[in-house]
Amino acid sequence: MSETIFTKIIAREIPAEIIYEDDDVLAFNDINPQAPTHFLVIPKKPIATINDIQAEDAPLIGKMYLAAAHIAKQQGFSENGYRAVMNCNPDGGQTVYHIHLHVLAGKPMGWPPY
Ligand code: D5M
Repeated sequence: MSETIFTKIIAREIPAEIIYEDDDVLAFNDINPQAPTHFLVIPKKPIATINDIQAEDAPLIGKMYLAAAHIAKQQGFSENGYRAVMNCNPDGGQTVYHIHLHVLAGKPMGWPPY
């Protein structure tokens, strides 16, 4: 898989506001926030899109959600709630081809999201 801006963030080649890290997952604030709180949870393993997730990646995807919920609790918005969403390919609005969970909070979210 080709390198993306997120592999460079993982390698600390470009800066980011990192808010969580463990062996498998990294989370950092989105550079273009769409809500008062907007961060991204990414796997350190580069996976281009949801379509590229393999069966053996299932625990890793679970860890991304666990990290999101952990940070939500830590930052105090678990109870009010939040949106956790992954975009896939152009119609999904994906621009960076390294899967990432958007976590948005701090205001009520609309539905449908378009
Ligand atoms: O979301 C890609 C997201 O990645 C978008 O919300 C901006 C964010 N982004 C892009 N570059 C950076 C850096 N350098 N730091 C933090 N956030 C970044 P998508 O779902 O692919 O459209």
